[in-house]
Amino acid sequence: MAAVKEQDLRSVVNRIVDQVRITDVHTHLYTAGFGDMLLWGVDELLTYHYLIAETFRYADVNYDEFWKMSKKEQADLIWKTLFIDNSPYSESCRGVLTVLHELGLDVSSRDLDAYRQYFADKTVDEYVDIVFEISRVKNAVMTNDPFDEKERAVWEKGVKKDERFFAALRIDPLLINWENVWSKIKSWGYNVEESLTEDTYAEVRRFLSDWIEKMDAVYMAVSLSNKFRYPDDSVQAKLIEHCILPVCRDKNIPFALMIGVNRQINPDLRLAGDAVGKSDIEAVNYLCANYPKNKFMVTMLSRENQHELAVTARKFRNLLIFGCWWFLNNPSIIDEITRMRFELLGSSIIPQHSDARVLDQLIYKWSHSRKIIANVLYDKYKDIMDAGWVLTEEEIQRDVEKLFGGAFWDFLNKKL
Ligand code: HDL
Ligand code: ZN
Repeated sequence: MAAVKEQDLRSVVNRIVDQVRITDVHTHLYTAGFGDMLLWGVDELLTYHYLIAETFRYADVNYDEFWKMSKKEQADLIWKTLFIDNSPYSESCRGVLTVLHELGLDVSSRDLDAYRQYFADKTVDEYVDIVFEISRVKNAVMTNDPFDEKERAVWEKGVKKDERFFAALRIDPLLINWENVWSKIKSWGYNVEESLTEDTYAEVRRFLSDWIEKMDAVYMAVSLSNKFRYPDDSVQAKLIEHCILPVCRDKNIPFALMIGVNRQINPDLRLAGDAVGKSDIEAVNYLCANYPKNKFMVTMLSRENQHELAVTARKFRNLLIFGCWWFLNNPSIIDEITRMRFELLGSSIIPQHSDARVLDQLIYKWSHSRKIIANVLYDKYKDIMDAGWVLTEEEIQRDVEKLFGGAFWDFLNKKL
């Protein structure tokens, strides 16, 4: 391939980033086989917990009244409050508009019932195809929690595979609620007891291994508070040392730590009630340094942790950092973090994940992030071209495929 001319660079980068088929390494989506656990459609978009939190800042409604409403009534209130009575330029509101626009609906009509009719006319299978087609997402990794009664029942019954979806074993209850879940694990046939004996460790490892097999999980994940410390003499740290890390090594899958949630500072908001706190990078440093045979995927929730996390990634090849998570998934911060990461780590990162909870969100979360990442990548290529570097379109294609999935799959296949 010929060298890319400077005057063509921006259009070449934009086209390649726009067209690349993405592996979305962290979502809360499910295959259609999970039934109503897969959320989709405009009422689910409007009642996404991000918009609920924003609605309470304006609406004259108390928490109990709101939670007693039907999904449609909640969506009507959110639509009126955030889209009609106020302009919808917050990122979560803008996202709804991007979805409707990219579906080809008339956003200027503001006709919510007309939008509802579009979804009413679709089956879930049709709509999954539409969203994957428009978003150009190739694969989505789910968040699969064996402690969730509804989800476990689906796995136990057997669920039809959809090649576009992969599973991730999510173990928050094990690590943050051991005193209440050990008896559940026992009831499922694992001979554990509350005290952390060697036998209990062995049975927890068997439980984890069984679920990794059952789900064919590509990684094991946990969301941890901003107060997470490691090493530590807590139950959480002991379960990580004696169960999580050995099983991940044995299965050669990454342990994904999502660190920084300041849980439920406003419980009345339910799922929307979590906030953020600066976390201790020393925990990440220690894990990467002391478990060189383990692979760690890490994302941190606090903007203040991003630079030190990127520096730590420079030190450890068994660490792959990912995404602009949750409260960082906003254009100004995605730009800032991505620029800093490219400058410190080049292509050896996963710049973004969607965290989509509603299927339709794949459309907007990726449409928005593609544009930002393409713009940063253009600037970085321009800088090296100004220094005389000659770049081919093939090389840009190679770099972009790495950023939007290749680095993830290479990391999964890496044997340390
Ligand atoms: O723990 C997580 O995976 C977070 O992403 C939470 O699910 C959070 O509620 C969320 O949806 N963030 O986008
Ligand atoms: Zn998530």
